[in-house]
Amino acid sequence: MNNKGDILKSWVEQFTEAFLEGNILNAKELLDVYLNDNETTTMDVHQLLTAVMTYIGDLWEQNIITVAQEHIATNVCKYVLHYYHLEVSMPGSLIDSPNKKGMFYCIEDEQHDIGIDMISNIFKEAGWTTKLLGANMPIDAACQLALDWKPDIIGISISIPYHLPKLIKHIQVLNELPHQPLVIVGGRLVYIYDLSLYCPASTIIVKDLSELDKLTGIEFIGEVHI
Ligand code: B12
Repeated sequence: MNNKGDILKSWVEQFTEAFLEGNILNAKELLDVYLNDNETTTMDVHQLLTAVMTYIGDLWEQNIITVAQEHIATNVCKYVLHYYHLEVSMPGSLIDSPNKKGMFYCIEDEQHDIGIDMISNIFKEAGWTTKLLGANMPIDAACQLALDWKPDIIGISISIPYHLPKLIKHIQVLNELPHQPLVIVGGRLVYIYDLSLYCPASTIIVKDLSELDKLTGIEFIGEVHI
């Protein structure tokens, strides 16, 4: 083991094994060991877990693991993530509250909600008040909450290419809100397509977690390893 890439690969493999095994306690203990053995930032943890899930997707695509195993791994990942957020990263501990609000969701039919869960919690760590609406959010309901609660930022996640028309609709409707929140978009699709072609200039497309520094108002990034 002689460089950071090899070390990261080894952690990805260990977490993959633990996630596929389906044992939440073992996976939680592995995270404790990882946090103990490494000087990590919150971004390191999120990037590691993202890499693990991407790797699990690759294994599924290559028929090395089954759909059932992928579902088991997803559930363990969610437990580990929530353990990290609730018991390790301590929401709001990094800075005094900036008195800002953010709501975060995936558009209709989009089930990939691990990423938006991470983003909501990164904002929470930065002291923001957040509402995480999760997967499959209907546009009317999202809009009603935005009208009532008036978040400063609305974060939307999209992974699947055929959901793009719905994303465009969401952005159009959110841009008509009277209090003019900042709309930010992220997720697997932003790595595949240039979504700026479909969004008004006021929409921020987030391709890199390091961009969250500017948006949350604090510096999260230590060294980005992935
Ligand atoms: C887990 C998983 C599932 C789970 C999702 C469970 C859940 N609750 O999330 C389940 C089993 C439900 C699922 C279902 C499906 N899946 Co799936 N899934 C995955 C897998 C393995 C991992 C996704 C993941 O969690 N990644 C980790 C997260 C953290 O990454 P992320 O979402 O990109 O988020 C990061 C950034 O993008 C960013 N981010 C995300 N959102 C936002 C938002 C904002 C505002 C910001 C700033 C940043 C940001 O933050 C995160 C931090 O790193 C991927 C493999 C892959 N390569 O991604 C396939 C994958 C995405 N799935 C795929 C497919 C095909 C499907 C299904 C169609 C399968 C089927 N036939 O039913 C369905 C579709 C369901 C639907 N309608 O949405 C394909 C998509 C292919 C494509 N055409 O693009 C993939 C790529 C698998 C593959 N290799 O083929 N899936």
